[in-house]
Amino acid sequence: MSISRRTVLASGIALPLTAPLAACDRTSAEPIPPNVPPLKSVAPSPFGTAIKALQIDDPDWVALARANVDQLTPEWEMKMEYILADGLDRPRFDRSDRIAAFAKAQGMAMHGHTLIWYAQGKEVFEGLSGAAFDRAFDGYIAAVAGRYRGKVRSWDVVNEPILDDGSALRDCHWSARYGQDGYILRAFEKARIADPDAVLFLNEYNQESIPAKGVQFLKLVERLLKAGCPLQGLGLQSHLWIDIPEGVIAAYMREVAQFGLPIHVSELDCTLRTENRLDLRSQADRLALQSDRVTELASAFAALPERQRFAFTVWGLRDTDSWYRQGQKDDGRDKPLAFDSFGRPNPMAQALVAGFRT
Ligand code: 9MR
Repeated sequence: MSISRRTVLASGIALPLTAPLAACDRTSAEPIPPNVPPLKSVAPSPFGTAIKALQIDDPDWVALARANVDQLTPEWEMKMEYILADGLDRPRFDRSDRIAAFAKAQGMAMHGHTLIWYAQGKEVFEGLSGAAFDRAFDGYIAAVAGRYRGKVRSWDVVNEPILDDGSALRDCHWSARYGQDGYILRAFEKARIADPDAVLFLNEYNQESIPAKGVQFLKLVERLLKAGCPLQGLGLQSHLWIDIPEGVIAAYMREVAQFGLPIHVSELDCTLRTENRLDLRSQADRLALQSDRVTELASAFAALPERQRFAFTVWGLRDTDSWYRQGQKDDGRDKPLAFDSFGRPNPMAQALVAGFRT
């Protein structure tokens, strides 16, 4: 798959272009999986999902979550875009507090996402002079990670530092002040102070699917560890697509595991869309390819030593919960998640079970 032909969507993640898919939610041509066991009962680690605060008010979502997951990652309401929407002096914690309270009430663990991200905070920070910038940067991490100390088991301290083609680290408002490695080091140091108990992760997408990006990630981790960074876990987002060549994901998992650090499959979904506008493959063919890649990922994760299996998180439960199915991005047809819009298992659910059991 050629990286240059990919579309970069508003979130910053590189995605394949949209090609026509066959029909809507579930068609007669689609395989219907048999009942699958609760995913948390077969996963070889905590099994998580992304959550938006409003989903707490949706009894169907809550029932599906209670049955299948034992960990939650706030999908966007624990990010700067929400917390600092009213400015640095008026942080908003209402929604992340609500999610944390829900997690506690349900006996679920929580993963914090995310403290420092190239895609966020620019407007708030760009007017600040040097010392004020430092105070705001350090203060943000202290306030957010400090508030959830004892409530989260882990944090994505830095999100997505590497360019899509893997050629280098990104330049951003954080690196402009502290350097490309420097802002990452500083963020981890501040997070360590704010929450000495949380496991601190570096989180990145396409490292498991695009070899050049994987290499850049491995080099970065090596440099950070050599520099004494309190980096303790590696987050493989795993936003997959159906044309990732067979074996690439499993090979990368074996490679990245060599650091001996805990691994979090942190944002799994697998779009059926492809970049080829003339792609005439059927929905059933696409779902079969999706199952292959998801089984490969789940199986590679299950093969890790137990101490390295930190958690396995899907980026939403039902297809209609997915960021692929929101607003202008929604083609009404994609099935990137493990359950359909009615909460019935998709082939992906079966693929996860098969992978976890190998
Ligand atoms: O799924 C998330 C979407 O609801 C948000 O609008 C968006 C911006 O905050 O972020 C999406 O989640 C991203 C995650 O935080 C980082 N990796 C890529 C995810 C999909 O874009």
